[in-house]
Amino acid sequence: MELTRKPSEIAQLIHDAQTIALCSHVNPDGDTVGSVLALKLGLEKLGKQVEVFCQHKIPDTLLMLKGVREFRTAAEEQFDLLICVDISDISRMGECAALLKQAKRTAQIDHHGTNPCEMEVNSVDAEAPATALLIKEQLDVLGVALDKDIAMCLYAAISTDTGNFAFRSTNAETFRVMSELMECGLPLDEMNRVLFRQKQKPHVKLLGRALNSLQFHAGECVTTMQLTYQDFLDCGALPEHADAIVNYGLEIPGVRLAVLGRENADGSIKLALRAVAPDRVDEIARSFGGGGHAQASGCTLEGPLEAAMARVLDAMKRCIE
Ligand SMILES: [Mn+2]
Repeated sequence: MELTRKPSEIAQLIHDAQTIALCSHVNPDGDTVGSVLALKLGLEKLGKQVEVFCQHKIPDTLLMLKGVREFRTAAEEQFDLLICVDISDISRMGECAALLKQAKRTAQIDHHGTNPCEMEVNSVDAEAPATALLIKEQLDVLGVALDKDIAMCLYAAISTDTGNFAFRSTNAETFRVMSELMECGLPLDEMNRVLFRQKQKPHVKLLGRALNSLQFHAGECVTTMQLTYQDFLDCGALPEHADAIVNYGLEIPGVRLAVLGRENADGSIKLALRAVAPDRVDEIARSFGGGGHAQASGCTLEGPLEAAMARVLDAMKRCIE
């Protein structure tokens, strides 16, 4: 298995193809969607007939990108070439994996180090902070000039996959490409507002409820927040609107562990756990039948809410002793 960029081999496949399918991964994010659309717009400039695929709905924050409404979940037709984009392995294609049988040739462009490189041509570089940077290089090799629409797609991809240029993976190449995007007239302020600052009303209302419930424990090293099912009803909120609220409890200086408990419609309690490294919460989550990453995990307990919170707080206190 070889992890390396192969833009000229991919360019050759593209030149030999007329109909091209591009595929994004399931639960699409900014990188997979922005990368697919930037490549689509570029290939159309070369006169190719391009179709884009993704099993799931595209997030609302990306609806400003050109071509975003053209995503399909399946195809009847055959393609000369399929290019998978930002897809770490075939399972991440979801139901779109059917495309593998509908394409004469297959290729992929990706930046996940765990990629098993199962396509005919694999242009994979785990050092790239976003797949979009590989797409930018691919467009250069194809001789496609950037324009504002392509720049917007690349920016949405790069900014989201680098945590808005904050992750360790962000490198000099990232900013060299950003400077080219700016020269294309990238509407930076407007896109930044939609991608990173705009919040849905139910989320903000729910955040208010959660912050009101914030409590400190264990010498202010642990925080808890909780939301009842009634809070969700009052705020017109869905479970997804509670995503990331737990981080408010963690971002206070001195806090090592944080938990947000929320009551589901069936009375069970979903817990989101967070830790600042080197502390970890995955073992706590696992002890309650859940799982996740060392510093971000989750689990579901039986209600009522107060009892579940008491159980998890007990485990968190023991963890930092
Ligand atoms: Mn990515």
